[in-house]
Amino acid sequence: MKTPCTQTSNSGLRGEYDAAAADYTVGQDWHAYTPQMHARWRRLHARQSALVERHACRAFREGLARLDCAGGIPRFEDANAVLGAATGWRLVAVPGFIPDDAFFDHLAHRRFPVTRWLREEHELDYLVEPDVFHDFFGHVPMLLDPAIAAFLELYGKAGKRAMAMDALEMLARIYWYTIEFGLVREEGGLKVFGAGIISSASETVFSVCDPQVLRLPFDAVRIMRTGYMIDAFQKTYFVLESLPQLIDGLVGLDFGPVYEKWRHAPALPAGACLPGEIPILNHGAPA
Ligand code: HBI
Ligand code: FE
Repeated sequence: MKTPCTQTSNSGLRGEYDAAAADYTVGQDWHAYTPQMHARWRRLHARQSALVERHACRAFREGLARLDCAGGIPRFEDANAVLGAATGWRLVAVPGFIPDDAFFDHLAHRRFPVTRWLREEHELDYLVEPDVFHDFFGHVPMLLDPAIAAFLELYGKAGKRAMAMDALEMLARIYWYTIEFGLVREEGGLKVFGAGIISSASETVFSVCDPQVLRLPFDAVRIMRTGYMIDAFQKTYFVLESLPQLIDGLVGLDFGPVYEKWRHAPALPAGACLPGEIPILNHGAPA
């Protein structure tokens, strides 16, 4: 899991799992970030903020403003003061991707794992693994929204059963198509709330502006049946009518029978529109 790295500071090391506690947390070690890393953060922040103003949903824009993190890689402790008062969430630092059971356990207890290292200069737009820019800039503003805060706790709690029923892939697709790549209808247009979109400049514009890509109304079961790609723009985006719909659409749903019915079926290909489905049209919103 470790990649060779020439940097000597802990915060520059990707995937430093040896030093992690049993729950995979580490210290953020904020003082180990170099001036170059803070400068890179400022550039990433400035570039994405301009797009956020135009394309992100209101909760994201307001959350980002409250986090006040334009000046450099933020201290997780500072964010925790804001989060604790708003929704009771708390950030914990991790070395990178962590095992599913540990990830679910953190979420079930309103602890959000945030990767501590920052991407390198040559991967500014998108990387397949989470770094501190994706995790903090992309996810933390939404943790200030009550519906997202409640949903993520529910998702964490749902993890155990999904793993026991050999249906983790199905549950993970819900996270993918909402928390990572979700769109929401707002102010008469399509807005981004997914962290995977919002931490990428090119996908932010693509997801809301491309006139061709398939956009479907949010449907939890449909999402659980739909495959996804981790290394290219999505071929399907699912659109919420409002953020609370995420909770309303899931609390009444008994996942057990849904897992039973579909877990061994082949995934629907990303980008496929089924008979009877009505795509959400986007008449070329200006970039
Ligand atoms: N670990 N740090 C980190 N971030 C994630 O988004 C993450 C993870 N471990 C597991 C995981 N996601 C997903 O596979 C689960 O949501 C299923
Ligand atoms: Fe993420």
